[in-house]
Formats: sequence, structure tokens, C-alpha cells
Amino acid sequence: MGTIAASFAGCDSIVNSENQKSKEGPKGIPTPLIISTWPHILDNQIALKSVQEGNLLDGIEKGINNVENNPLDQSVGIGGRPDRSGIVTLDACIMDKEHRAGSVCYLKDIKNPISVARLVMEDTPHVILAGDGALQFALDKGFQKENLLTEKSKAEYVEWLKTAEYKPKVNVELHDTIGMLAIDQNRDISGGCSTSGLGYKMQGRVGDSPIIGAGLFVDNEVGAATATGMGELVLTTLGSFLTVEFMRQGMSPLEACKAAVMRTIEKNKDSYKEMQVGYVALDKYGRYGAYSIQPGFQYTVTYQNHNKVYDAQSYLS
Ligand code: SD4
Repeated sequence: MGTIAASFAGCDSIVNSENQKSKEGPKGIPTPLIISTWPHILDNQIALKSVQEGNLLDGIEKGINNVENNPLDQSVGIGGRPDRSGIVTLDACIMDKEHRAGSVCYLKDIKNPISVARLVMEDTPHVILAGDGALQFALDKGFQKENLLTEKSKAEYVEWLKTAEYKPKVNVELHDTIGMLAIDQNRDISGGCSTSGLGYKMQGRVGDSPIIGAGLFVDNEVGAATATGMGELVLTTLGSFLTVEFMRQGMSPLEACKAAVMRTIEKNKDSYKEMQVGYVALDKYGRYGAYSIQPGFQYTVTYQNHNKVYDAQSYLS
């Protein structure tokens, strides 16, 4: 295993044509494999360990929990930037190999929305719980309320209030929303996505990250994709679903991510230059790819003896 894997990094089309239609898939692709948006070396490693032990969903949940629990990460979980009323609200979703999905949005005071989303998937007849209902569900399941607004995020918010100018920055701090996809030894696929959303968003705003098909989509017959960046652009193109559908039509993960970004650009000709959207994708063979509008988007690929951050290719240079 691992021999031809290095050549796939960010450029998976090498094996596309000859293997796309083969039932077996390309030989030598290392599984289990984890891919996530942005630099997430430790989080991917945690995920890989569970997946290697045969727990695909635990891998997604534990890997993402590790980011959510880090108060220094200001885009996910505790420490996330607040909305313009000073309240931290979290969005997350998860989707598994059985085509089940769970999601929470506008969740306050609970630092692990991915875990709550998993329980929505596993223990309720619904896909999405929002706001007070999501919070009550989490409390019923034994989650503890916590203040998610750290001193650092509060101080920055107080500073922001002086101008209150809403101008989301591209590639904030190079560690943003975590979207994570995993494929196990059986080539079964699952994924998750977790974020505090755009800093200083309007109260009540929900982005792409908890919306199945927008921030994340998994089709175990084909592959999976997840998104980061300006959620409004991802929502209006249903970008992760689109990426998976492009793979279904025969594109490699890299080609599919690129085609989804091109759709975003076509539909937002006047605004895309100021905005970032990035996708990572993984197919049934374990091939992966990533693409973004702006340079600066990074992703992490982890499998046995390999854990590396890559620069995604981008439309703008
Ligand atoms: C959102 N897509 O809430 C998220 C934010 C994000 O990189 O991914 N930032 O719109």
C-alpha cells in the first residue's frame, strides 16, 4: 500500500481514465484514508486511529471533536467567533455510508455540535434540529452547557463593534471550518462538517455547513465532498452534492471540485473575486482532490505513515 499514493496528492486524474469504470478500482490506493479542509494534522490522526480500528463514524466524530474542543481555533466549537450580537452559534452535520444524515444548526452553549448531529442521525426520525430544539435535545442527551465565547474572541468582537463593518475575510487564519471525509478498509465512506460560521454574521444566520448537500454530501456508491468558505455561495449551488454528482458522471475528485468551483464562479460573476469557496472530495477508490476560487486554501491527507498538508489548486492566482 502507499506506493502510488504520493502521485495522487492534489492530482488524481492520473488513474482516472483507466480505472474509473473498473469495479476493483485502482490498485495501491491506501485505505483507510482521511481528508479534511485546512491543516488538521492531529485531528486527522485521531480520526485515522478510530477508522483503522473499524469505527468509521467514531473517526469522523472524534477527529472533529478535537477541533471543537480547542479554544484557540476561532472557527469551530468553543472559541468560535460570535455573531454580531456577541453570541456564538454552531452548525454541524454528519452523513454515513448508509445514506443517513444528522445536523444541528444555530446551536448555542454546546461545544460539540458534531456529536449532537450524530445523535440526531442515530436517535431521531429527523435530519435537522435547529436553535432551542437542538439545544434541548443536546441537554436531554446529557451534554453540558458551556460559555463558548472565549476572552480572545470577545476582545476581537468588542474591537469589531467599533466599526461594525461586515466584511468576511478570505482564508481567515488558514484554519477554518472543518470538513472531514473518511474511507475505511472496505472502501465505505462517511463525513462530517463543523463550524461557528462566519464571524459577525447576522443573528439567526445559518450557513452551508449543517446543510446536507451544501457543506457536506456522502454517497457511498460514488464518494463524498465537503466545503469551506462563503456559505452563501455554497448553499446556492448545493456545492457538495454537485461535486459528488460530477464524480458520478465520471470526473475524478479533483476535476469534480474544480467543476463545482467553476459553477460558483459562473453564478457569481460580480462577486466571486472577493470570496473564497473551497471543496475537498474523495471517491469510492480512495482518490482525492481539492480546488478553490482563491489561492491559500489548504487541505490535509492522512493515511498510514502519511500525514500532510497540501496547497489546493485554485482558479485565481
Ligand atoms: C459558513 N462555510 O458558515 C462556513 C464558514 C467557513 O471557511 O467555511 N469558513 O459559511
